[in-house]
Amino acid sequence: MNISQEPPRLTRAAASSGQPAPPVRMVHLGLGAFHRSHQAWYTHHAGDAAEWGIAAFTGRRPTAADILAAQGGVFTVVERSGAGDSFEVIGSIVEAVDGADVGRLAELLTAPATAVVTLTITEAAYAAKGDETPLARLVTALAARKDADAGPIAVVSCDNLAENGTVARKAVQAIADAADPALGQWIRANVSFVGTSVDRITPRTTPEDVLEVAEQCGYRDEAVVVAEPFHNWILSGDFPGGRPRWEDAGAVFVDDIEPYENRKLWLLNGAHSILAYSGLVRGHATVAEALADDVCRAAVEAFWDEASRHLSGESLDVPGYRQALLERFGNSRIAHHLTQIAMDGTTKLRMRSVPVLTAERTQGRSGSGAARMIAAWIAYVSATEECQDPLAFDIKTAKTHDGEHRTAALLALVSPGLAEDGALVSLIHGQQDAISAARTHA
Ligand code: CS2
Repeated sequence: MNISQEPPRLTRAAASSGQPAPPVRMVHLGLGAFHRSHQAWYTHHAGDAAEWGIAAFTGRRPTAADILAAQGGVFTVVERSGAGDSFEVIGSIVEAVDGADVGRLAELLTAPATAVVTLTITEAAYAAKGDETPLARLVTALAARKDADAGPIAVVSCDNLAENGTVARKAVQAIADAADPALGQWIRANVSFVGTSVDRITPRTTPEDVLEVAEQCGYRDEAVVVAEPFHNWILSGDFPGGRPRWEDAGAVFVDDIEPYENRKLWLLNGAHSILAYSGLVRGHATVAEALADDVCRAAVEAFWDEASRHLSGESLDVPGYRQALLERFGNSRIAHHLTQIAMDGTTKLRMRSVPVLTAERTQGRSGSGAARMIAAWIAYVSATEECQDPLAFDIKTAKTHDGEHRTAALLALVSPGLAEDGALVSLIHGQQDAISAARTHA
């Protein structure tokens, strides 16, 4: 191979044609592909982008920080539609840091100019205990901000959790109150917790994507991220220290976020979980493949019918939203792997199935559509040796039971209350058999 033909590495200098990098005014915890395709993309597209740089910290591994730092924080978003790909270099991330570097995090939070902290730390991390969790690190840095008297700040949860702003506030508050009541008091008075609904399908980047960018753009970018054209961000809450003009990029600010959160968590994420578990059990690999299977598709539609009963308000346009989802999921140029969605099932099902299931049963209906999501998860964990889940150990233990006892034990990991409903356990048990049996005959 002729070395001279290797394209040069993407750098900020090459990408920005002499424009200075924006100053850090935002900090992000959880530097992954979704942060890059969503919050970093929105910040890049804000009218005042030149004033808002992001310092992004990784979660468990520092790799993403090393790779991004080597190219000055810039990276390419490949927008992948059914018709083709388009490429754009995003410049909002100006610093990429190993999440373990709490010293740097604290230093950034002691700067009065730092006004916003965004989070994509995964659903499961809000309940995680210990000194090295992302929220424990954040509390350490907020203590430094208090001591520096650096003023109020907004914390913006961008994880797929119901009432994510409230969940973040309670978790942060509990850690702070336990560490130092004066810090807890300061957080109550100075930290605004903003709730959001975030949406952009972002499959894992492949080596082929990196090669495609090299060919099409003429540079080597090790931090390429692929995303669908669709993007959505709904936010509710105060930004006492200011924020980027995300509305210029389409973000919407509302007073009551709950209906929007539920629409996204149930219709999109809920359908994803059904497709992931029933799809994997039935031998499919991607969302588009699973959706093309009538059994999986029917399960999605049945769940949507149930969930829709508990989504009100014309502005939600549920029929239009469902139609758009079918098109988004059907985009076969996006290889969104079901295994990526399948992880952390116990946490996700609590948000995606349980509220609809509970609402349906409270109103005297069976909730069989929502129940089938759980049945599909049980069929999946039963067929899988090791699954990634905060309750992986308990799943293994529950799987030592047989028959309906096993179903009840697994259901109890998602919802102890629902597991006491014998009729529901029987319903889910029968559904699970049906999903597995359908696979044999498919
Ligand atoms: C998915 C989400 O992995 C999952 O659980 O349901 O990551 C989904 O792709 C995003 O929320 C889309 O915005």
